[in-house]
Amino acid sequence: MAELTRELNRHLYNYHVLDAPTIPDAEYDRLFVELQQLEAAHPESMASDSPTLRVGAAPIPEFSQVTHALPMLSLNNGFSDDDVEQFDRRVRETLGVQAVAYATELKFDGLAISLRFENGVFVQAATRGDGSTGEDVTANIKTVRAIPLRLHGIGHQAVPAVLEVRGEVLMFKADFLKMNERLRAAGEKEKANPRNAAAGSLRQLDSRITSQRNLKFFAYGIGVLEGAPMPASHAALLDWLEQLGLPVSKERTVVQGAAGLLDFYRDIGTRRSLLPYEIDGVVYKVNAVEDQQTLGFVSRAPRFALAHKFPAEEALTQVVEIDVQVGRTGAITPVARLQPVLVGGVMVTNATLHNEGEVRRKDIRIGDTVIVRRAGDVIPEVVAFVPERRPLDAREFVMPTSCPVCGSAIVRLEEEAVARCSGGWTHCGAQKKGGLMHFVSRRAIDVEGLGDQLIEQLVDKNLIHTAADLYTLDKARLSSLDRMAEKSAQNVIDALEKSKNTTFARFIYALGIRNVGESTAKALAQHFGNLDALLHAATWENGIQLLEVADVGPIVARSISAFLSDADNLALVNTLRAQLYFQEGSHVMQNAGPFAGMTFVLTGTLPALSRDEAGALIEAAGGKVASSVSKKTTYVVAGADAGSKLAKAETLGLAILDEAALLALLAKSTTPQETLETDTP
Ligand code: 5U1
Repeated sequence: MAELTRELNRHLYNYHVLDAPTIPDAEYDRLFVELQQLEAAHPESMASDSPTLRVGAAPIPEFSQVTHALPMLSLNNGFSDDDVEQFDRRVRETLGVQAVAYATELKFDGLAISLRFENGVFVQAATRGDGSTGEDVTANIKTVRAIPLRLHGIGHQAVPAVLEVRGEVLMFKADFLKMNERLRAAGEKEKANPRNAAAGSLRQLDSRITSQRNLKFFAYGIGVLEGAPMPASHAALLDWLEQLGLPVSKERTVVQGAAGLLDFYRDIGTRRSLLPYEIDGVVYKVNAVEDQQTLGFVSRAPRFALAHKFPAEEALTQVVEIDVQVGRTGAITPVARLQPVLVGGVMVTNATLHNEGEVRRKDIRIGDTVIVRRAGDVIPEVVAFVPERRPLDAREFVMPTSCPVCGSAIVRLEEEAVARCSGGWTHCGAQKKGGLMHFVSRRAIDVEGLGDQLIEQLVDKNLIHTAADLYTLDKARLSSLDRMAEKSAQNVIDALEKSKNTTFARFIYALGIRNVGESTAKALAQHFGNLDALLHAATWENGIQLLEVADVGPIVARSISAFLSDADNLALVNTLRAQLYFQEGSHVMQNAGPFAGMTFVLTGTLPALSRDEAGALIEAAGGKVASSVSKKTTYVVAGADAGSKLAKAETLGLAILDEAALLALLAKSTTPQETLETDTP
């Protein structure tokens, strides 16, 4: 078995990494079946790097989260020769040298991933996520045959105790075309580009599907390294990774100065279309690791590296119509409906015109032939019209005065470029749907399986109006929707239930307050710690306290203040806070601890603790403190002079604690297991 494992792994490496197959496929398959049979008879002797693990494993219910030991950084972007020269100048000035050697690489258009090897054995793979926390895709990555399950030994050199390899998972162009052919034949929706195809393949809960997708990988850096010396240069690091059996692109060099960087950029630019995979630029890194350390980082990107992006791809097509779209904050965006056209391999039928001013400035008219541009993941945009192709009957765009969805007036504030529907989410279906789609999205409250089409149906059928209504949905109502079997309905209910455990930062972000993105939401959560403090700051003196938060300027403060002062929004926030469990003390916490899932109501005067102190103890143990008593209340903690809340608790037959009983419960719940066991018969 060990011999077969070694031999098959060698063939996999020759085929997938070196691109130089050494045996016919049929012979490989024969050896593979032989190993499978031996493993079935002697499972205890199966190797941790057996190639039979590459076929995938049984589906998992969800991806768990992985906190990166070292954050996964992003790169600063440059777009012009000037940007590159400036980058080189800054590097030289900081290092105080005349000339710098750079390692140059490709900027792969795939998904960043971190692979962890312990004592040479692959143990975990995680997606980039937000850079600090990603998803555990270990089972899926095992199916990527180009990634070794065990690092190769190099002579007498020690294998590192821990090595985190950073790189990009991607799908080659040929495999992407084959995959779309299959999807087309099956009548399913095709993937827009290889990057989306790779992302979709990697995020399969059933890794057997990933196994069929022939994903590839290129390493370009490392995270944690223990038990082996760090090579002195980036080029040496890549050579080392290659020797360890990892795929590293051959398209890499070391060059001198800005001139060398620009030569590399131009060389790759001319050969870009000939590469078997997509790239969106090249990457430059200061070669000497010591210099990299001197240069350090700004925000989440290293000062020693630059991604030099290729220009966006463009194509000519005709504007058939100009409509407007209503966004979740009511923003009205003119959208050009286009004669379908391929831009950089993606079929484009709509392109944004951003706002009315932009349509006038660019003088885009219906009937015009226009240049359409697409850059990476960005929504395609109309760059300009072609004057000599303007037909005599080209029509000017007229901004509607009322919202095409709800009929409310469209207004444009003087200081804003964007016109907005004045209906708000309570009146305008488009805003309602947009807000709900944002609320359930992965980076917000994260309700898996509740997609856009489902939200559309739920709103159109008047089954929900607010995010809070989502948590009142039952299986019967969900099953009444189109294409919703009972099992899928149950999955949605389960996902909703799971989403209740969230963080304060996610909650703020999920509200969809204009100008409040993820990082502002995190900053607010960290600064205020709990919802009451945030609400107080937002509604006191026009939100002046909000300006104390890093990153919050007057515009953002005004958005937050306006949102949280609105009666409908406030009612929604208060309903949601009663439905969700988020520990408010910090922005990173999950709801955990012995009191997780329990709701407490405090009433009356406790002998020793203030209400705030008691509340903090409960929340620190993962419990939730609510202001009113209901059937959902787990415990009412009553002190002297408790009034109507205590009476209601007694009527409902709820458990009532005094301060001593609360403290006893806390002590019991947080006592280590061994001590508890001695108490248990
Ligand atoms: N080739 C290459 N791509 N890429 C992407 N190198 C590289 N380095 C990166 C990223 C995000 O980050 C470094 C900070 C390791």
